[in-house]
Amino acid sequence: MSEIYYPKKEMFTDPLIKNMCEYNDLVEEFEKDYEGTWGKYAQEKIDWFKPFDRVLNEDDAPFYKWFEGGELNVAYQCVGRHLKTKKNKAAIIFEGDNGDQRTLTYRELYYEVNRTANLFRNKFNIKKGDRVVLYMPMIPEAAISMLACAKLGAIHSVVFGGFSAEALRDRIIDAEAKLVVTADGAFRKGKPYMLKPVVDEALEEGCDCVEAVCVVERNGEDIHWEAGRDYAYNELVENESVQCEPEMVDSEHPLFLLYTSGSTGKPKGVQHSSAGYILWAQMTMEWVFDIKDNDTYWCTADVGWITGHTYIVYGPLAAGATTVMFEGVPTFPDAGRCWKMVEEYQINQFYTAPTAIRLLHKMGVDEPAKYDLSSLRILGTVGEPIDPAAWKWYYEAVGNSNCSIVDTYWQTETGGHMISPLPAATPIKPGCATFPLPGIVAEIMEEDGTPTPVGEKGFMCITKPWPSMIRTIWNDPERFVKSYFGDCKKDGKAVYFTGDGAMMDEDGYITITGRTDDVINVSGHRMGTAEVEAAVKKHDNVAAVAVVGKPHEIKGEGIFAYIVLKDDEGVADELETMKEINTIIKSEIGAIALCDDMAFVPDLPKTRSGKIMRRILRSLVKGEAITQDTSTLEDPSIVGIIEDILKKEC
Ligand code: 6R9
Repeated sequence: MSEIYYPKKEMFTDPLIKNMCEYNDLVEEFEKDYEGTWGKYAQEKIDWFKPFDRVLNEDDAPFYKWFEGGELNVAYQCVGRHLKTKKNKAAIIFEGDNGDQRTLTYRELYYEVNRTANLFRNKFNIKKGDRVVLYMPMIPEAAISMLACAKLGAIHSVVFGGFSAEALRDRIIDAEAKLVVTADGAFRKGKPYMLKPVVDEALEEGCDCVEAVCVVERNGEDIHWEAGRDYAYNELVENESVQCEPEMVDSEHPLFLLYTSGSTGKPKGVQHSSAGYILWAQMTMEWVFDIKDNDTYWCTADVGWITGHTYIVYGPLAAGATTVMFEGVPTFPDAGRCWKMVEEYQINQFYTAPTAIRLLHKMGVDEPAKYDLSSLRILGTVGEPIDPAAWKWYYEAVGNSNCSIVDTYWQTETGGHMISPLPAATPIKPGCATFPLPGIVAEIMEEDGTPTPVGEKGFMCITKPWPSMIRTIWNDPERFVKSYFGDCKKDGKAVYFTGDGAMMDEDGYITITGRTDDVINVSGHRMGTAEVEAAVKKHDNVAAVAVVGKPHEIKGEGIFAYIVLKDDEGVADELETMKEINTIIKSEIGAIALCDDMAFVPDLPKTRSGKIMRRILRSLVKGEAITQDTSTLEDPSIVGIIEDILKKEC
């Protein structure tokens, strides 16, 4: 039995959900009238320009439509509408790696978004529905550009700044982007790093769709300038008007695409809607982070990931909160950087990933004690399961045993939190995402849709559509249906399949046990094995490869590759090959996909039909006993051979 931690009631003043009775009442309200309750929230929370006339349309399931008939503008929902009551409130507080500080009030943010939207519209001819790729560092202009797109009804696709030119090119081409917004570069650990050269390289081939590149100045380093294609943001935006009419869009109009890894093939462009997405971003911000008017909220994610979209930009701003944007890394100049910022800005909600908690724990166990962290009320985690040691340190050393830890389980595809404690209400068991949020019907099932018994591991499914769910995969509706709506059915209808394993205990608490597919969770970031393998195969001397996750002290999971060489000339050759392979991965995907370790093996365990048995490879790398039946393998002896090779390497 794990320990239970009760919320400290004195930490909360008038939270939206005060206790488990209120939670249960809300769940019941949704149960009794699912559509009516969602409709009520949509009416209450969104500033509609035209009211919707239907809550949920399931005719074309799983292509669900929410709030049909409604018209809105997401930038208005996040910025414009707040001018009435909070024009002088800080919307974004920026802290640079180099200590730069900048605060934008809602009024200032409104003007910046408008000028940027005017620039996109007037200079680059961006119209409703056009795609704009953002390849940006963590600076306010990233959020401003996202909102400027929303203002025009243009669809942004943010590509994480750590991705390579190749990865960026693939995304630009798939999205058929007309404009790329980037920066010269930014700062990391006190030194400048570059982004624009990566864009230049990406645009070398196949990107005919791109008409212009808009470059924000951040680090002032020299960059190549392509006349007629590249435009200086800072100079041009000055001349634009601070007034800009928002473009009204339908509820279902795509707000953005965000590419994420799946278990097979290339990354998929997850498409999100306008109304449903922003509604849930705002509601979860209010429920899970208990956002109050005077709070300062900080999420350490990068805007290149969904957490940055929903919980740095859209959620906090829709809720009218003050959101902190941090350009640097948590361990620079030392492992006290975050705690120093918490003290300085009097942060009330701090949201980060278990990998960062483990790193900060390891590098600076006593650092939190050096700062006044008493402003903190809620600590959040996201991205991967959190282990009890990290949880305890976070709770005690950072939260002074006063804060509620919200372990938020969700995905790029879900748009916002699915399973999470409510900070003032839910008694918490460490390492447990606890209960589905009201309105979310999450169930643990077997592959055939039967319920998984309590205490056993099954598949996490969401059995009713919800407003912020993925709408489709850009350019590939078939893959959307195939990836998420498979054999798991309830009442004859395919349910949303998360790809995660989960377990429920006798008290109804849900623990997420990790991916059940070929996706590796590296530092909370999803990497598809197929993508990494495709990169490794580009090496001339690689005959076959299989990539699996291997437990890693800080990253959660690291990437481990089993490699069969065409021609193996010994250890020296292998070491060289390892380096070469990682160089290829870096240029094909980016440094986040580098292999931590590799083993050179004579063959891979395959079934007679040629399918690689990854489960065996996963068990082998963890040093687990092989429980799978190996008699169906083409060559069962290979398992023992690989085992010996791994033992020798250790
Ligand atoms: C938001 C985000 C999604 C995958 C997801 C799961 C893992 C996220 C988690 C968690 C355990 C949590 N995951 N939150 N696992 N506990 N609180 O991370 O989106 O990048 O799409 O990753 O991350 O495996 O399926 P995304």
